[in-house]
Parts: sequence; C-alpha cells; structure tokens
Amino acid sequence: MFRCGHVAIVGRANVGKSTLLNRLVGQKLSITSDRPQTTRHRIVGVVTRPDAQLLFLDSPGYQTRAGGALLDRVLNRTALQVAEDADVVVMLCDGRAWTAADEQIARLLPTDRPVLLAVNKTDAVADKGRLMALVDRARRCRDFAEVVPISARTGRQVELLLELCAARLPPGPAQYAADALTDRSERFLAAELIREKLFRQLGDELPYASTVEIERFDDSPKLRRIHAAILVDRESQKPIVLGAGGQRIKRIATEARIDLEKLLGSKVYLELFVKVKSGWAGSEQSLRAYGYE
Ligand SMILES: Nc1nc2c(ncn2[C@@H]2O[C@H](COP(=O)(O)OP(=O)(O)OP(=O)(O)O)[C@@H](O)[C@H]2O)c(=O)[nH]1
Ligand SMILES: [Mg+2]
Repeated sequence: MFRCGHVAIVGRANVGKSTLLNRLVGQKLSITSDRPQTTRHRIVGVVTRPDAQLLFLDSPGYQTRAGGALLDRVLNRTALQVAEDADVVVMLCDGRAWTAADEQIARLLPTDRPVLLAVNKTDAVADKGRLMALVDRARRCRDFAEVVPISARTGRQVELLLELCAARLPPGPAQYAADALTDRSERFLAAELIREKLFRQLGDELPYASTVEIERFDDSPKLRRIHAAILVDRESQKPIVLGAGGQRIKRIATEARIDLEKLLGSKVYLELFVKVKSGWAGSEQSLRAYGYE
C-alpha cells in the first residue's frame, strides 16, 4: 500500500528545523543560520520512497517574544498553521535545553493527529542522562506518539524518524513526480539563498526588516541570469549591506552564486543591488506582496 501526505516540522527558532528538512531531502532547499527566525516562508521538501511519498513542511520558528513587530506575528501564524495543514507533525527541540517556549508549542499543537518529538543536536550533548531528563520533562507536557533523539547535522537516526512518519501517513497516490524536490520555484530558492548569505554575513548588524526581491530571472539550460535587490527599510542601512567599497555585497553575491550553481546544476550570473523601500514590512498587504502568508 502506497502512502502520501504532509509532515510539518515545527518548533521554536533555531532548533534546526531547516537543517533537518535539508537532511531528509538530501539537498539544500531551506536556508539555515545560527540566527533565530532565519526561515520566513513555508517550503515543501519532497521525499519519494518505493512505498511512500513524504511532503515535509518547513516553517518559521515559533517565538514567544512579547509585543513583536507585525512580521513576527505573521511568522508565528504560519508556524502554527503549518501543523494544522499536515497529516503528521514533527515537533523539533534542542537536546541541550527544554524551555518554556517548547512547553508552550507542545501544548498548542493539534491533538487530533500524531505528533512526534524529535530531540535534535544530540551530537552536542555529551551527558546522556541529561537527555533522558529532558525527554521526561517533554513527555509530561503531552503524549507524543514517538520520541526520537536525532542529529540533523550528522544524520543520526534521521532515517528512523522518516520511517516513523511514513508509517503514519494516509494511504494514497503520490502528489508530486518521483524526482520532484520541492513545491517552490527556482526564483524563490534563489531569493532565499541570497537572504541566507545576507543573514550569515551581517550577523547582528543585519537590519531585521530586510528581504530579497528577484527583479529578473532568465533561464536557459546552461545559464541562469539573475538580477536581485536586497530591500532595506532605511537609507542608513544601505551602507551596512554594501560594506566598505562594496566588498560585503560582492561577497554575498559570490557565495550565493556558488550555492545556486550547485542547486540548479547550471552556470549562474548574479547581479545584486541594495534598495531602500520604507515600510515594506509595515502592513499585512505589503507583506503579502512579498510572499508572506
Ligand atoms: N550541533 C548541531 N547543530 C545543529 C544541528 N542541527 C542544526 N544545527 C545548527 O543550529 C542552527 C540553526 O539551524 P536552522 O536549521 O537554521 O534552525 P531553524 O529551526 O530552521 O531556525 P529558524 O528558521 O530560525 O526557526 C544552525 O547553526 C545549524 O547549523 C545538529 O543536529 N547539531
Ligand atoms: Mg529554519
């Protein structure tokens, strides 16, 4: 019997949701960084096996910071909605600490479908006794269908997690072609990879309200020609992204191009600009125009 369905990956910011999605699919589809709230959009990663097709849904990290900006609230909405839209939910936590935010998420997740707990970053936990104590605490919050210690970084027990999810999917035909990887366009993936480099290179200086917009995307089989703009909210943020003598934006473009060539399997010509667009994150309507749900 063939099974097919959605598996939502949810959890607080920075626990490794996107790293796990990439590990499951075997491709870098979803961007990652050590900054919280790296992921801003839901993305499907498709895994096809002889007996099942799993549609993994990565989502923004749920965060409990009070009085957040509109963008925070929109991201939180997506973070929980994704669990409502899935057949199976994987809640991911960091094996080094179970926090009040984890507790809150565990209680907010739906009760009418299987929720598995994956305890991630076990490669960074030396004391297995502490891991057991964390699992005990988590189990007191809710009745998880399974608890699986994993490492998205090394791949430890990720295959087991995948099998446990597949077994819980409803019977049904595949929804994507057997060689499909994602529901997202190359255009979207390109914008995201550029945003990853921006996040990684700017660290704490990064203006929170920044995003990437693809202005031109010409694809021929051998060469993708991409023009993209990094949008910032204020004129004063422009030099931060440019760097002295434009060095920083040049580095961002080079790193993004290398990753894009790997992902798309073609040569990429990438031209990157910075643009000031005041208030782009200021209204629901404007956020929707930039692809936020
Ligand atoms: N040691 C260790 N680090 C990990 C593991 N998985 C992820 N990380 C690191 O944790 C950080 C956050 O990873 P992400 O995959 O971006 O986390 P996320 O949950 O998607 O974060 P948001 O999208 O911001 O909610 C990155 O620096 C990863 O390299 C793991 O298994 N072990
Ligand atoms: Mg993420």
